[in-house]
Amino acid sequence: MPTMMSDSAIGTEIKYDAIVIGAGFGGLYMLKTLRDELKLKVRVFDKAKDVGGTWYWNRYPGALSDTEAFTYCFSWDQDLLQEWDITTRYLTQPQILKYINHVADRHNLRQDIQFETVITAAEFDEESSRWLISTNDGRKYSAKYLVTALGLLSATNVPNINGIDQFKGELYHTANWPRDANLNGKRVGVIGTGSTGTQVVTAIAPVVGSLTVFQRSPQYMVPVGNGPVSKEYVDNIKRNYDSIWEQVKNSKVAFGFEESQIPTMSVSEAEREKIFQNAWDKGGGFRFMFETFSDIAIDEKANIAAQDFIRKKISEIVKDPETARKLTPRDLYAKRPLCDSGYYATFNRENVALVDVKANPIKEITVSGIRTEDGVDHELDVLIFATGFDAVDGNYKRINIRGRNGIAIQEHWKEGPSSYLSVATANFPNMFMILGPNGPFTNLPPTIETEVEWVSEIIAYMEEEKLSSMEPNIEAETLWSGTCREIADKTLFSKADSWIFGANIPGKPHTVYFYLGGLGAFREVLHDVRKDNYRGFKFETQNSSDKKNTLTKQMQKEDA
Ligand code: FAD
Ligand code: NA7
Repeated sequence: MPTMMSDSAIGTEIKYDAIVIGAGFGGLYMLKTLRDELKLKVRVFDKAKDVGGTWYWNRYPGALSDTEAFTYCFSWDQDLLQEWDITTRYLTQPQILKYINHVADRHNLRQDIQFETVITAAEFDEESSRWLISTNDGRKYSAKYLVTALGLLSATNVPNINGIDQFKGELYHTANWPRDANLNGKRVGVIGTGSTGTQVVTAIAPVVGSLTVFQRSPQYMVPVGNGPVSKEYVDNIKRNYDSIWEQVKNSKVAFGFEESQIPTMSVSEAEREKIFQNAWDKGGGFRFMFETFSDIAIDEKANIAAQDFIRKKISEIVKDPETARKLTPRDLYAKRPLCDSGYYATFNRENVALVDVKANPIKEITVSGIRTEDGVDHELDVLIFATGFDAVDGNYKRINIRGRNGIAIQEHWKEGPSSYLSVATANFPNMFMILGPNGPFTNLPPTIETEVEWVSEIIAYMEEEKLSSMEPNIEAETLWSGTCREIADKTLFSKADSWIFGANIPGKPHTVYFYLGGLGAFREVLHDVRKDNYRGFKFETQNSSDKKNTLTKQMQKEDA
């Protein structure tokens, strides 16, 4: 049954023009544009105690962005690009958090953000064309525009393992890491060997007493190649920032390098080895997959060549052949390409053990550790879940979001989340998403900027044209999902089980969650849709007799 808001609901609440949920990269830039450029009255909410989003929450040892520093930042503050000191090739969590805090202070953003407040519900009132927002402290707010910058790797996944509640030691998820965690000398277990698990394992191994890694799937990893950078390196970046951003925003993965145009099998075996070795020496997961050759993510033969190279490296690095065997992946190299700071070599340490939980599953968590199917009790003081996220739509499903006729977002997305161009979804008027479903799979700050700027333009347009609401046609949304599916099916990514396709959460629809066509192509689509008077969207205006007048733009075939 749709829930309609009571007559008294609208009128008693605190009113804003726009409410933004989330104070990470997305929410902060949205606040900046809506408040300072469009002069709207904006309020941002975040359940965190401070700004930062991902980088507020993920304080685990070893947390590092694998996007190079020069492109893991905002491009819109040109003075800051020149002023901010780049000292290392990549950025650790504290470095990124410091940067985000600086941006918030520099642009006086904090004054419009309410921290430690969870948005619990958002309902669209069709009479007033406004969103009524409820928070965990029982307060109500309303706004014409609702912007969800909830994060796509933010809702934690804690698998429901038997006995989890009886563990008497310390239990942490990497994305909810306590500031006072102390692992020194302790017996530590880590479940999960994705990007996060491998970072945390590598970082804590030298300080813990013993470390047991519970691995379900082995990973293809290449070195990250972090380290200090020279003055020449930094000067060169700062001098060329305009062309760097131009290249990044027109590229596929937006990581700040030219993607290769050379097919893997078009060169000799010796040349291939040389190219892979150079990439290995230079470091970077995305560079290894996309800068070496053009077809590793789409052609199986090319993919196998890359797999073979990494497998050979594992056998060279890991001394114990049985551990090396367990660490060696045999499946496609088609998850998010990872990089590390010595992960494989960590298993040469005396205090580190590997348990293959695919061959020998976790039976239960006991009072004092983990019992595996073979009957062994792994005694632990600390158990770390590096088990990732309910990616993309996880935070949406945790809020009671209701659109037209009271339809719940969970209902609209029951076969998997969808959107029109990642930023909007049918039946949820005036709700704009930053990094919503089916957006580009890239280095994210440039994609966040693209979406924030586009949403900002839509809102400016609505204000100028005095539109009361705007939302996509369902046909446009269906077409966009089809486009995303079609592109994904041409890649090997769709053949590997990972969070990119919802495969990491039991029961989650295994469908398409990203646009794998690249940021450049995505920006072109956005540009064309805007030029075409927001093709695919429908609008409502308020006429003089205060009756709604619906203008439905003829949806034209999306040719992207
Ligand atoms: P987030 O930073 O996730 O912020 C969302 C905010 O919304 C959070 O603070 C959350 O508390 C808040 N929120 C959610 N629901 C509610 C609610 N109901 N009420 C109130 N507040 C709410 N991306 C890259 O491009 N390169 C990388 O190298 C990279 N490394 C990563 C490493 C890790 C460990 C993780 C977890 C992610 C990484 N990412 C990386 C992805 C990263 O999430 C994005 O780059 C970027 O930080 C996302 O910013 P955002 O503002 O969209 O969302
Ligand atoms: P990921 O990449 O989803 O990795 C999660 C890991 O946890 C992965 O190794 C999983 O194994 C493992 N996992 C999940 N559930 C279980 C259970 N029940 N038992 C054992 N192991 C489990 O998350 P990350 O946080 O590492 O990275 C996500 C992104 O955030 C990353 O790409 C960066 O962009 C930042 P599986 O592989 O599913 O077999």
